Amino acid sequence: MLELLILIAVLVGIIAVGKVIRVMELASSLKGENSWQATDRDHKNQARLMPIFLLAYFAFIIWQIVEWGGEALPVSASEHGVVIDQLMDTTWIIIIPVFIVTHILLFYFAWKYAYNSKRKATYFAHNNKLELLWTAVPALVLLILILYGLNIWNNVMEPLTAEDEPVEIELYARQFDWTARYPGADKKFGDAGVRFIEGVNFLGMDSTDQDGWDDKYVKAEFYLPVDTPVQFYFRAQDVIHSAYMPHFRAQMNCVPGMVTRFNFKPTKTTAEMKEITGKEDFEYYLLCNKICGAAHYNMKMVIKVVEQDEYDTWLSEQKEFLAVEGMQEEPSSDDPVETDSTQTNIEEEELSAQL
Ligand SMILES: [Cu+2]
Repeated sequence: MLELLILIAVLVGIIAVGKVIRVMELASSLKGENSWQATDRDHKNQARLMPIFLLAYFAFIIWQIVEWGGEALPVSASEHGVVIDQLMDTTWIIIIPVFIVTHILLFYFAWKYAYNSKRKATYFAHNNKLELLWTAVPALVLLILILYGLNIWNNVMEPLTAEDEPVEIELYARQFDWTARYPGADKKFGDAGVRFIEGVNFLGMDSTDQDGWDDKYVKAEFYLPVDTPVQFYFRAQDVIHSAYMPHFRAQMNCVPGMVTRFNFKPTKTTAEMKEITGKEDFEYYLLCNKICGAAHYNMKMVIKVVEQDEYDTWLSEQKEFLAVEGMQEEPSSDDPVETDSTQTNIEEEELSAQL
């Protein structure tokens, strides 16, 4: 009922404004004026508004920085993130002065050269020097930024080697949650693929692959040791997701049918970050950064960065795949392990063929 009243009020308002405008038009036509023709006074009034718009616009931007600036990400919690932040800062340093100067000029010209019936505009068709200047300068600046950025990208994406002794973690995405898998004591992940998904085995672990028996998987939160390189492998079950760990300046797509990778070294524990940010409830998060469906917004996992010994204790407390799946005995020699591993190979071949 209230909505209907509001609708009627809005309609009546529109009709009233229309009528007032009509009355003004009739009044000016009685006076012999053309109400559609902007007068010198109109142009002058419009011009006077330009500096006001400019100031209001800059005031709005400053207000946003003051109001929301505190919501920006804290210092980077990963090694490579510091370099990414430097790239970001450099970009800001270049574009902020350009932004300020161009906007002042934009409104200044609109004010200074507002239409005046007593002034004739200069006919100015083309100037090669100017064209060259305003094409070459931005192109050069962009080229420098792009080369600088590509160089950083190459360093950040550099794969880890065995000498780095990384902690390996697989992040598995599906609508709408994350699972983190650790390779267990043998440091080898068991085979997994979409064809093995059945019942509680939502990760698609190949239960005949012994490498996977001691794998550990966790939901809701996972741990990382501080100051140790972490090699991430990403898989997705259904649609494209994106693993986003903003505090570590890390993001990688999770694509069904392939394994993507990213590595970084966390440099600050969760406890240290609580102190730096002054927020008692601070947590690192893994988020999904692809709009992957209705509950996409809820797809997250807490990341705990802790000292090595705390990490070791936590990991030792997590259950192994065998224990979780209730497969307590090893398959006997009669079991068709051979056949199944062939099947895995076929799947791997199919996957690599797709790539
Ligand atoms: Cu998602």
